[in-house]
Amino acid sequence: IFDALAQQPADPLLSVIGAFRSDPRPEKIDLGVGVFRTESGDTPVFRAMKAAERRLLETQATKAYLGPEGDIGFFEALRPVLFGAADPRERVFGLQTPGGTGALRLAAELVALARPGARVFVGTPTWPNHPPILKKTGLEQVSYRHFDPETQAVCFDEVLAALETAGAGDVALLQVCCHNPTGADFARDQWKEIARILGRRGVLPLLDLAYQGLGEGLDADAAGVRIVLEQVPAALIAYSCDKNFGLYRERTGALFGVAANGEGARVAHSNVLAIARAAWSMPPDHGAAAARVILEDPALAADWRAELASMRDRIVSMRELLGTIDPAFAPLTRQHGMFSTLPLSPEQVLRLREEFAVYMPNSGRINVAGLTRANVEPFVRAVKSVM
Ligand code: PLP
Ligand code: TYF
Repeated sequence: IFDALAQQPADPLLSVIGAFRSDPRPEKIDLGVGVFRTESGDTPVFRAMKAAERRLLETQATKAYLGPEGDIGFFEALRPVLFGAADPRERVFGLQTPGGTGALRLAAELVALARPGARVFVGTPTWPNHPPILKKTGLEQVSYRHFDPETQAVCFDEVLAALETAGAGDVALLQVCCHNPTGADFARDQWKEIARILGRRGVLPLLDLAYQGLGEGLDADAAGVRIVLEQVPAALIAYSCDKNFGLYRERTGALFGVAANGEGARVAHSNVLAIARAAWSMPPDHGAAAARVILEDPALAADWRAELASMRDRIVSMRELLGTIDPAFAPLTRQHGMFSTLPLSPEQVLRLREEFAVYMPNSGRINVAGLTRANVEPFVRAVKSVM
C-alpha cells in the first residue's frame, strides 16, 4: 500500500537540529530552530514551571479524562494575559489545544466549515508550517509581501493593498508579535490601519500569537489583538504557550474565538469541540495544567513574568550587540523576538555551515537567542565573509 507514496521533504527548521548535533566542531553555532537559549546555550525549564510541576506531582490525584476542552482553568487564566482589560466576555469561546499548531489547524478547519470558499491572506515570508496547515483544510491561500529583505522592514503599503482586495468572509492570517521568520512586526499605528480595513471589509482576522512576552512585553506584544478587536465583530486567536512558558515539547496552546454575540460564541464553540474530537479528542494535559498553576498563583506568576522579562532582555541585548559590532546589522535592532532573516542565498547558508560551523535554515533565518557574547563576533565575521 505504501508504494503509492512519494518521498516528502523534511521540515526545513527541524532538520537543522540533527545536522547541528552531528557536527563535531566545538566552535559550532546553532541559530536554527526557534527555542530560547541562555548565554550558556541552554534552554532551561522556567523556575516557576519547575515549582508548578512539583506541586502537580504532589497534589494531582487523578489523570482521568478532562474532556475535549482540556484544562478550562488554564484557558480562563490565560484570558487576562491575552485580552488585558478588554476581554470580550460572553462573546469569547475556545479551548486548550496541542500547541499553537493545534490551534491554527482548528481555526482553519472552523473557517473551512463555516465558509468553504474563504480565501486566507498570508504575508510572505511566513512560518513554513502556515501554508501546509492551511492547505490541509482546502482553503485557498493568497500571498503578498510582508517583508523587504533589503530594508529589513515590513512592506506596509503592500500589506494594505493586499488586505484591500480581501472580501467579506475572507481571512487574514497575521502574526501578532515577534514575526517568524523576520522579526518585522507591525507598529501600533499600523495595527490601527489594518484593523480599520478588516472591520470595513468584513475580513476575519486569524491572529497567530506564539511569542507573547518575548518582544516588548506581555501587554505590548498583545496590542495587535486588542486593537483589532476594537474594529471587528469576530476573530480567531491561535495562542502558543510553548515559548513564553518554555513548554515546547509539552505542546501547550489554546484557540480563542470571538463571535459577534454570546449565541454565536456558543454555536462556534460546539463546532470547535466537534472538530477537536475528530482530530485529537482531548489535548495533552501536563503543560497546560502547570501553566495554570503558575497563572493562578500570584508569586509563581510574578516569577514567571520576571524570568520572561530577563529572556526578552537577553534577546534585545544580542540585537543591540549585533548593531554595535557592525552597522549592517543595525536594522535588526528595530525588530522583535528571536528571529531575523538575513539576505543570504542557500549557497551562502551552506558555506556558513561548511566553512564556519554556523547553522541556520536555508531561508537565512537566524535565531538571535542562539547568539552569545562569545560567539557574536565570529558569527558577524562569518556572515561578512560569505556575503
Ligand atoms: N506560530 C508561529 C509563528 C510559530 O513560530 C510557532 C512555533 O512553534 C507556532 C505558531 C506553533 O507553536 P507550537 O510549538 O505551540 O505549536
Ligand atoms: O520556527 C521555529 O523554529 C519554531 C519551532 O515544525 C518549530 O516555531 C519549527 C518547526 C516546526 C514546529 C515548531
